[in-house]
Amino acid sequence: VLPATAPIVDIHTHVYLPRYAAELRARTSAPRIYSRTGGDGKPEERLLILDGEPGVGRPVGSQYWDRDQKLLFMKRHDIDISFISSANPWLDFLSPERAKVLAQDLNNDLDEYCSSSPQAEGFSALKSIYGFGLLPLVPDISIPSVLDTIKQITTLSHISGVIMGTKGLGKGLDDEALEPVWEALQKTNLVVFIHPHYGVDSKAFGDRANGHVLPLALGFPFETTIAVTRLILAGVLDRYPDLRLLLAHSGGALPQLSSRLASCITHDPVVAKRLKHDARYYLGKLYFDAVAYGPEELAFVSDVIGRAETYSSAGGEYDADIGSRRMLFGTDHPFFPPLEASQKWQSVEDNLKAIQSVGVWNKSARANVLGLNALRLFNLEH
Ligand code: 5CU
Repeated sequence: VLPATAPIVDIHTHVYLPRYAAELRARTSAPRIYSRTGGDGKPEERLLILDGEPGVGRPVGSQYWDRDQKLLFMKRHDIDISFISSANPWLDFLSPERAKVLAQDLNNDLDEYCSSSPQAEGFSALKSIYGFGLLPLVPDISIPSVLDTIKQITTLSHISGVIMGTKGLGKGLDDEALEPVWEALQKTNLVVFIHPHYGVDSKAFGDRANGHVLPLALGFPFETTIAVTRLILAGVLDRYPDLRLLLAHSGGALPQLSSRLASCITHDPVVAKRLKHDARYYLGKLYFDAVAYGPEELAFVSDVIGRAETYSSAGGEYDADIGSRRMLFGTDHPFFPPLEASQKWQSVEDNLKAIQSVGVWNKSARANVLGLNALRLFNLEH
């Protein structure tokens, strides 16, 4: 039974836990947090996060690690419940030994952060914060260490999934070595949030100084597009059809390119033979955040998901509701803050307005995307 009032649930919201921030402070190359004297003569901390990030990085402060700031942000935007994940680049830059220890320590920290959070107002059986844990996915890690961390996560009451980047163990998400990891993630029913960090080769963006615009607007979503396409082409979703994969930034360009992908596969019999279904079918097995900033894009993604079953090798029908059942509101907090002191964040308002303005979604579809889908996905119906 779902709550009488529909909640707003944010499934894309990040944190650098204090232990992680300390790790970044101890580093001398990116990703790192360093201190300097700011323009106003006061000490400030700055974050260098993206590979080859130009300049001095961005200001970083308590909005990245302080739970009260997260709760304040939620209150400001009427968000009832948040599913928090560590921000990129997770543990990617660490040795296997350090990654394993830090993954488990951070998972415990996050569970405590979530479980000691207040109740969600109006949803008294629910906490206001839940989390995605971390796996030590780095080159040369032993698979039993990763499986051990999955096991650890299943013992943590407020961690309902994992966030992972696109590198896997260094060779991408289509690496055969990941098979036992997918198997364990399917078996434990953890939601896997796939999120970018590296973008694409920056040479593609030319020499003009465009700040972070091209890496974030295009590099991030293309990275996700390529990683998830490779996963589909490797047959991962045929072998693990119950895996619950949630894609950041509405799946990047995958919905737009899925028919082209299907056509290219059809014209390549070797690849075609590997898959049980037309490529478009697999989009209906995925979940997509609704961090697309525009109603037309959300409508398009939901339409593409809605027709996925028609590409099942067993045949199926277009279902307009399926699309809106697989999309979930997110904010990307604390990234994309307002440039001027403002109560409301434009990035959040844009995403909320986009959901409210999708012409083909009725009231119930909007309530699903705003929060009810998340409660179902994370088994929090009450
Ligand atoms: O602004 C950025 O760099 C980012 C980032 O690094 N990660 C993210 O999730 N959103 C924006």
